[in-house]
Amino acid sequence: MSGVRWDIFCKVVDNFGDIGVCWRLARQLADEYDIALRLWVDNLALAERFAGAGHARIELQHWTADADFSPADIVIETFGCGLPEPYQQAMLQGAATWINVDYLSAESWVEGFHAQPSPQANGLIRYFFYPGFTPQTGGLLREASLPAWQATAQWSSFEFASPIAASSHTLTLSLFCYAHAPLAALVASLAQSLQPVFVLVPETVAPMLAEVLGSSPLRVGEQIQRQQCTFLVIPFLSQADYDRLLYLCDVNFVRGEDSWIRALWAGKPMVWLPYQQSEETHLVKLNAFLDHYLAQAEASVAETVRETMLAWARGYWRPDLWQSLVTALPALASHAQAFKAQQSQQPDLATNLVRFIDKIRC
Ligand code: TRH
Repeated sequence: MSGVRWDIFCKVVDNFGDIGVCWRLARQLADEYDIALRLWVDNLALAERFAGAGHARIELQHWTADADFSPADIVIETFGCGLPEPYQQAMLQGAATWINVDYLSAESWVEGFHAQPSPQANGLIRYFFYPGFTPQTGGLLREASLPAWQATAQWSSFEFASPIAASSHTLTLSLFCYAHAPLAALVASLAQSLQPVFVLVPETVAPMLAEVLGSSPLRVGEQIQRQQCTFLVIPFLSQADYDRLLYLCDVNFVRGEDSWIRALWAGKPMVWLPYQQSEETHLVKLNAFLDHYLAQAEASVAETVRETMLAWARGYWRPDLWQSLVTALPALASHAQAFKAQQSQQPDLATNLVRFIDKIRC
């Protein structure tokens, strides 16, 4: 696809997932398909935080009303953020391809909408592209380098990891959740854990933990002990480092969209908290995912995973749930590995996107 110009549009609704997914997609297209692209983001400061040192083939652009848009050949709208009207008018003068890469869901209706054209009133055609877990969807973001970097991941790459390396008999847990999670109940069950547990708390979650512990604001690097549980506040990591952390931990509590999929690729037991939506739509999404994730699971694994994820999402975490998770950990870990291996057989989202565009443009 060399010589073809790409634009990706990203509107930051809240939290980090919009830009997290867009930056990950842009990186993979640039790294694996030699594509040079512009990433238009309304919240440029957040985008620059994710971009870190940047990428030679990704041009970060500030999406403002008066931006000078000269349309690309391939235009990727994300999460239904829309395209600026002047940009659409300019697209009409050329032969640009417009794809909307939408939110991920395991719900079955996605397959009926994926890859469908949607003619617009102004004459342009917008194509739906839905990520998903089946071959009838756009697949999941997964970079080709995943097995290689996982093979070399180690705790020593993290400055904060020395206490972890020293306590080999301790379970490690990463805790990335929303404010509505039943965190007080989880903390109480972790403190009573039969096996010592080390909880890595991203700084964005630290205020929620401080409130639960009744402590003063928690700083990065601070360690707090509650009986069997040691909490360590860690900095907001680069995406690559956070991916490595998920891969190295024994259990991952994740949320939203991007960390959810990264925890699946980590192949470790996970507890996913979907982004809260009205009319409990997020529970519909969670149940659809559980049906898919547990389709091949042993009955005992399915029961434990379903019970813990629904309790966490519904806010009814019971003291015994952590211990039942620890007791089942070996079986949960082998299921997570099996699901990762099975899901890895499917083409990844970037590959499907490039193939789809080639097909509709030829
Ligand atoms: O931050 P989120 O809650 O983002 C949400 C969801 O994407 C949700 O689906 C969407 O509707 C809403 O945004 C608008 O969770 P998510 O999706 O896991 O995104 C977090 C990103 O932050 C992800 O790319 C991982 C990254 N991350 C880091 O890079 N470093 C870190 O230290 C942590 C904790 C996360």
